[in-house]
Amino acid sequence: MVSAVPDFVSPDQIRARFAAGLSALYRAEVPLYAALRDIVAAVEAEMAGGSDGGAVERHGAIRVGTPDEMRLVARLFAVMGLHPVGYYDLAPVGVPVHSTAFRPITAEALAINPLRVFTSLLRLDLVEDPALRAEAAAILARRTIVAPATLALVERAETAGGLTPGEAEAFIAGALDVFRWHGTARVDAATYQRLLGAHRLVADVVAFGGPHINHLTPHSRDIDRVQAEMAARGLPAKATIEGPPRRRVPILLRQTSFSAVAEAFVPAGADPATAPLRHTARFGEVEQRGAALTPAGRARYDACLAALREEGAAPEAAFAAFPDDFAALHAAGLAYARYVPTGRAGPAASLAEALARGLITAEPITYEDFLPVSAAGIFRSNLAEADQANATAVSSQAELEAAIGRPILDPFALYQAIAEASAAAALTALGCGLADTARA
Ligand code: OOG
Ligand code: NI
Repeated sequence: MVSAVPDFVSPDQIRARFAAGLSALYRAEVPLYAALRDIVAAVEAEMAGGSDGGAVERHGAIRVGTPDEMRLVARLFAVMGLHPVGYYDLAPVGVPVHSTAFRPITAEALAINPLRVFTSLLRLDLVEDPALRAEAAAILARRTIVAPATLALVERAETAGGLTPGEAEAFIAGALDVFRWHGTARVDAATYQRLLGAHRLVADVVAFGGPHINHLTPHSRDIDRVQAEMAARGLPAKATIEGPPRRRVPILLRQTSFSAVAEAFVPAGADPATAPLRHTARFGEVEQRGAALTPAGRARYDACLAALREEGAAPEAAFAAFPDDFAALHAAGLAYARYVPTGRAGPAASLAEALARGLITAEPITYEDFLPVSAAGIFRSNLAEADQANATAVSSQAELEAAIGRPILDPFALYQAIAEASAAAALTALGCGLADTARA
């Protein structure tokens, strides 16, 4: 019998190939990023056990201009198995965007390819000058960021339930096109300067043909060494690593980056023979991920960070209240855990008892999301000091969800579900599900 189900390429495979294409594209567009990749690879190769796959990017970032563009990229990302997780409001720190991360949501999908895309929607309502706001909106309304042939493939994936190998190949090429750099602006030099005057982010989003990939970020197991190596090789590294200080048990996310490069572009209507203008927005970043924290852990983390920033305490002192031992973090309810059977058998009336008897161990769950404070630091280190938007706007997850066309998933709920599923599986593997044990 001939199967009625067509031979579709899995979304995870589409994402893996898209990620490889994006990496090649960005290395070609931003040579300094290729240098950063070399440093990360060298540090990884020198570490015990050799490279852990630092060759694969863990995230990238884009910025879109309108709710319709947000909806379009959300549909494009869905074809490659990326779903909106987490709401990040950057307005309170003076960046006129709100954001989500499109990311894989299962351990299996993350293992095949972990690429996430931090996606920000410009908030033109935060541009103070009404004339400029209207002008920017009109400019954005006239651009098409996804070519019709690519959009047709998105629709095909949505209606047919997937893409055949040939369709997937065309889709990946079309998707890469959406995120490439446009060396020619859609606005003239005077308009570019006016947009820049409102906020550098406004110029970055509005002046060009599409949401160019803004940075890519490989992973390193030793971000401090990458940071030192960047300085040694003369890369313009940002002064500090964002996130928690170096610890025995890494938590959440540590990040560093090199400053944005000045890229040549030709304004609309300009003679290409005259000297081009330069746009400074795109950079390269490195991340090191640690354990996902519970809401209680996150609150403790935020308090430590506040102490660090407001009281000027040394990082180690500010984080002294945070246990640096996974068993202690877990026992205090600060970190999520994946529960793994140790292979030892025995009775246990509860998960706690199984843990206490050494029948099950608790392992950290890697944090797969972003940190608003770090994101603000990353944005800011690539903006001029004077770039400050109106910080009084109200945050609106509902507005961003309306643009995306579906609810944004709660990261805490995803970690909790992983923890619970692993607990149930571990207890079952032990041959003493809680109900059985209760009866015994
Ligand atoms: C996104 C900045 C946020 C991160 O790693 O926190 C980010 C942007 O610059 O568009 O990528
Ligand atoms: Ni980033």
